[in-house]
Amino acid sequence: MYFLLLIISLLNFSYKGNLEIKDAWLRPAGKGMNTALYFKIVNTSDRADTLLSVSSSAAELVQMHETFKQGDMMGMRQVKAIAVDAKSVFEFKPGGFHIMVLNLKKDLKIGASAEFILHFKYAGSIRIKAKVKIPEDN
Ligand SMILES: [Cu+2]
Repeated sequence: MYFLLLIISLLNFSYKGNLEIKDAWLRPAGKGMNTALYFKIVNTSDRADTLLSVSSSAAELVQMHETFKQGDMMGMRQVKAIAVDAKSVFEFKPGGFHIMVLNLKKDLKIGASAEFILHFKYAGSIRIKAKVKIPEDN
């Protein structure tokens, strides 16, 4: 039984190495305000995974959102999960999918950073550090 658990945990560990989180950043915002987090999930493996949720001690609530267009109106809505295909890159970016960070517990000024934990179905929890900055094309 112990042996089996060991094998499972080793497999789980090696798989985790195949998911890479890159270019994590978020917009500056003050305490009590909302902001958005963006990053890329690079999956170099042959196995698909699913991002189930994101959490952080920096905010009251963290949700996964998508942006949609209805006529001339832009809106956003919560999504339950993000599918990451095998050998693919999933990108959270302005105007598309983003992580909504609601009711910040402290000021996030440019140059500071905040920690988030991404919860994947197979890869488990991945801790990331996101830099506070203004988007380059602004
Ligand atoms: Cu949103």
